[in-house]
Amino acid sequence: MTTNRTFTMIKPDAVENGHIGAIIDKINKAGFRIVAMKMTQMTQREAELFYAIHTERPFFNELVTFMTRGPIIAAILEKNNAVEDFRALIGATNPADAAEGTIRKLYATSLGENAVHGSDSDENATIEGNFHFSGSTQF
Ligand code: 3AN
Repeated sequence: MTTNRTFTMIKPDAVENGHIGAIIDKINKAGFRIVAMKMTQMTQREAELFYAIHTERPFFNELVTFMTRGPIIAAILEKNNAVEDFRALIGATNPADAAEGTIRKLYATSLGENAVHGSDSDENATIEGNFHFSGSTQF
């Protein structure tokens, strides 16, 4: 099933470093429509649930500490082929490997603090969007 939607977070490093506006501009110019957007700060429990798939990874605690240390921007984005096109726009997980012009190449700090999240499948886009936008804000 293709939903044509993906979910993103502008992570605490990019918010701290003043990159919210530049990243949203890149998202708009790449043709994504913003369906929902909010600034929020994840609790430890929320971050542990969101990244539950990484529970056994050595960087899990570091990831949870990072993702809860400051505000994030959470958003649902719409475009044809949204998941794949957004992953291309943000670039490789490690900014050192990310292609020129990608959001991570331009704005990420390190492998652990890599500026943005992008869903890796249509299924996860739906799960992650519902995680941050539920109930009366169901889009
Ligand atoms: P992506 O965000 O590109 O889908 P994942 O899902 O493998 O990458 O990892 C989720 C997040 O975990 C990354 N965005 C990054 O912040 C962090 N992460 C991944 N690998 C490492 C690592 N080796 N060391 C520290 N943090 C990592």
